[in-house]
Amino acid sequence: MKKKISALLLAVIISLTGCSSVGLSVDNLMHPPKAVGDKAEIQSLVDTVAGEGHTLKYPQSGNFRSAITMKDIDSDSVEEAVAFYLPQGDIATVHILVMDSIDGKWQTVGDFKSQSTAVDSLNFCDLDGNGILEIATSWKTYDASVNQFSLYIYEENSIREILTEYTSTNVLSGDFTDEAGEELIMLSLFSEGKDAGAVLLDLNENKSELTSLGSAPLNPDVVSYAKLQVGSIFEGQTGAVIDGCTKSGEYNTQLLYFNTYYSSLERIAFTENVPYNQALRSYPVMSEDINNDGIIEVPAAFKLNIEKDRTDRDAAASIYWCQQTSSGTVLLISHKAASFAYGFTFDIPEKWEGNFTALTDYNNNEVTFYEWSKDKTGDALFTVKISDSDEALEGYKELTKTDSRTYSLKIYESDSSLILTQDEINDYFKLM
Ligand SMILES: [Ca+2]
Ligand SMILES: [Ca+2]
Ligand SMILES: [Ca+2]
Ligand SMILES: [Ca+2]
Repeated sequence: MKKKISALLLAVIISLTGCSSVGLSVDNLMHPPKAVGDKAEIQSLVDTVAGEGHTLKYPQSGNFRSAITMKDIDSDSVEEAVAFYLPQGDIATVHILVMDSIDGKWQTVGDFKSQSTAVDSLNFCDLDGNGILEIATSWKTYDASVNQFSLYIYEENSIREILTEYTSTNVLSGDFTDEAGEELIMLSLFSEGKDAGAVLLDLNENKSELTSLGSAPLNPDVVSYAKLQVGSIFEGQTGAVIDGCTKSGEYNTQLLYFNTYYSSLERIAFTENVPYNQALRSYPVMSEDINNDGIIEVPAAFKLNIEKDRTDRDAAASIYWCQQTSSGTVLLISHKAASFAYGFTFDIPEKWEGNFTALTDYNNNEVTFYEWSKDKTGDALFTVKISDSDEALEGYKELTKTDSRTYSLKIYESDSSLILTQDEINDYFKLM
């Protein structure tokens, strides 16, 4: 039994070490959809346009990973089709092919040749706010963290191409200015010949080119993006939340938003030397809306206290979930202890602040919460034991269960003021 858990634990630890990044290639997992009805007609149109010996190409990152993507671009409740193909030939480059069903017949509305042999990502955004989506495409270059960007605008049954000089590692879209349609934020990792940075782009008034509304430097230590989000970063402010992974395998968070007063792209980097304002962390915990108030919180995670020379136990983690405010200060939303090894968190009650720790015993699959005072563990308060048996172990009470694990609880006899009831522990305990 112990062995099985250890294997499980090992798998967890392996998957947690090192950075996983967004945008890994899944080319070999993808197959075109089976052709039925419209799909058969689209497939046959692609075959005709792309010619003999062509190959379909799949965007390697982002939300749209099919060679042929169906999307209602012009908001008439009927989907259009966007395909990527590589024609046969020695110096062939990938084409983007846009098709629409006009008068009941699938037709080409645009076919453009890129300068690339691979597609990084496909996206749809409404930059001019006219209800018709623009097609945003990132093309791979020889440098893995640099993609070339082009935009395609659908107008009166044809597509117009806007080529740009802009390159990026990832592109995000959203209404960052709180008016007049969406904008794009281009994020670039540090690479040879390019500094880490972000630029906010908008389509100009006569829809002929992308213009910059502002730029900001980003942390050059970030080597991959672990999680990218667009959402509310404080009351009334949309921004980009960038969880990054550093070369040394740590995680950090940067926020980007457009400051309308100064007309500038601002970055918040959480690098103050205080717990609530220090997002650099060794744990793979990413920003999220932890309290469901619509605003994304940023985690600051640390190891809990343990005696300096102690090696038979490992301290669990402490996570401060923080929210940015419009005044520039940081608000503590919640404080949790967390066991990444066993996949649970525990809300820290106020009376525990500064007085507790939680230590993991990997041999016995236990996490025990203790009083902590004068740099030492004091009374044991309770133990959470994780087993693969179907019910709580003898002397323990069941806390919760998953398909493969049972979390059992033992509360110790103690005079400590930190002692909690089983109901309180049940309330504070949550699976990740
Ligand atoms: Ca349509
Ligand atoms: Ca539009
Ligand atoms: Ca806008
Ligand atoms: Ca929130």
